[in-house]
Amino acid sequence: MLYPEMTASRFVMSLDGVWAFCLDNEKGFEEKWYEKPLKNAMTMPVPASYNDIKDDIAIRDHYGWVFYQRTFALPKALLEGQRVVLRLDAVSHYAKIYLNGELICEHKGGFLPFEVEMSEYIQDGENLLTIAVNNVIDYTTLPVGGKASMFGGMFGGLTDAVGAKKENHPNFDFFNYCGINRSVRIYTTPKNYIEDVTLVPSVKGKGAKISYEIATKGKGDCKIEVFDKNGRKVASADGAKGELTIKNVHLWQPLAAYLYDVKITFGEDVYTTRYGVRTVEVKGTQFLINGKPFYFKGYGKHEDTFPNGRGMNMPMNVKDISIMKWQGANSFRTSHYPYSEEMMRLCDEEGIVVIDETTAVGVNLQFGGGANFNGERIGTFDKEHGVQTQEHHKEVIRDLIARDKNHACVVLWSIANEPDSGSEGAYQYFKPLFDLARKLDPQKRPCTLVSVQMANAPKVDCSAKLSDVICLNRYYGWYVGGPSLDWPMKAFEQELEGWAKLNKPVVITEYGADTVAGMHDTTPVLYTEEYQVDYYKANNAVLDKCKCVVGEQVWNFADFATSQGLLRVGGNKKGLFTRDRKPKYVAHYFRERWHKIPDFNYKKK
Ligand code: BDP
Repeated sequence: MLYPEMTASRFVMSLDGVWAFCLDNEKGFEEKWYEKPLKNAMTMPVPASYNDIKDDIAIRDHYGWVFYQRTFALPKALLEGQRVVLRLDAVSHYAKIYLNGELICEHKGGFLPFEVEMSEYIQDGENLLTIAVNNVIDYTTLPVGGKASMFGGMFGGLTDAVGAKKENHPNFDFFNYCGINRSVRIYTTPKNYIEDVTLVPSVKGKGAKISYEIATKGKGDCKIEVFDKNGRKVASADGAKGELTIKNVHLWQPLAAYLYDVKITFGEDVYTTRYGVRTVEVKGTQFLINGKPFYFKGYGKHEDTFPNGRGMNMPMNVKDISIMKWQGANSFRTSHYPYSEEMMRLCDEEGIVVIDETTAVGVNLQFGGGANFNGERIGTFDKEHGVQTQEHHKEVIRDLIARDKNHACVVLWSIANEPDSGSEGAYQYFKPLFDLARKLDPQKRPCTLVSVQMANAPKVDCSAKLSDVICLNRYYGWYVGGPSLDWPMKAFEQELEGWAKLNKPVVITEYGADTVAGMHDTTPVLYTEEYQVDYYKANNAVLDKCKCVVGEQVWNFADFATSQGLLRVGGNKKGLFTRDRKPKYVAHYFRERWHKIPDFNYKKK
């Protein structure tokens, strides 16, 4: 799906701003609130999660539907002979869009864009746009919600029995921030228009070829041109499909990005996009970018700030990348959902390498209690009682790849985070999803599944068979063994020896220890900043010894909000930085370490 760009033929209008907002009282649809101005509405910013904006627990912990509303008018001259499209970048988790009282679109899934052509519904003068948003998560949604929360209430069955008010029980460790989390825009195109473009690079010697395919609607001739940074045309071709040749290519490199401007013309329609040329390949235990063995240094992150919640926060995105560079990092994973398109574009610009993850988190009813804390032992992939997410999971993979396929920054697809990948039915659930991703990605990037810590892992985890890169979340010295760091490191080493036998690259995608900023001691006890440093030093010594480990991504970049629960005092505190991006003691340790580790050839053969 194309990002809405303003060009010589396309106009983009933002509907971001302050909207009218109401919580549903279970009468909203019956009383057709979408037909007229909302009564007793409050103000609500878009984009943002609604949870932390008002100082009211009823809003923070709301379960179910909310209504957003605003009016807009469009200049007539703009509409003549044009398609008019409403585009929503992310509405979490389910959206119903009404224009002038009529339902024009519905969408499931809170982290990917969708759009609807609305030319035929638009009126002269004012138009009333209502967006109803539902935040309920269950066994059919991604992320997965359960009957009891992961670190919170353990009494799902009991609350049902006494008829308690309905609430969400996330089967994942981050706050269920909801609302219109990303921008809402209207854009126009000519009636005959460019629908999509796919660009696949290959590099030979000094030159590069980009095979391209332009999808169009209607009639017209296609042309594609590539311009370098100085505006010089370096390649061009005619036709909807073909190959572009760049003689002396400037490669997109980690931390040394180079982007070309690609201009597509189809009849009257013009679309431009920025594009980086680079290659990605897995060879034995190496992860090659542009043919050289790359070492991932970075983080698992979250889109999580105050008071935006999961709402787009561009200043913080730019700040985060500045901090990454300060620290000597080169990469992050979009744990545990696709991040905003603006962030992906920024990573292209800044040369940050991205592991791009779907919304599949919590596909695990057996681990850490999760949805099974209330005593049931439901198999995650039990056909009848387990998760029913596979169809939606396919949709998410399809839409994620459609959105992000051309990004140079994306080097690896993560199909899921910590699913029950060692349990019965896991292989049968995941095999078709890996097949789908491999079929759909025109660049054929490697795929992975981020593995949860389990006994006998390399033998029982279906990731061993399915993943091109083994990604491990490991908490030796925290959930496993801490505060002792001695035997857990031996166990870690032993486990890695098992994975090494597969002859695949291994990236540690999570390791970390909860640390309260400002808590210090002369002896490294749990939760102190001293323990966090010792924890990482011990773990890193293990990683440095193991040749097949080609990356370390800490958990987490910054402290973040979670559901309330007995293990979470004011959220998850595993950040190297506080939630407002102040460094903990450990941030300086990593700064020193990472500036010494080269991006390429860290572990020579
Ligand atoms: C892992 C999850 C991550 C959690 C982390 C933790 O992938 O979402 O936040 O553990 O416990 O299991 O901090």
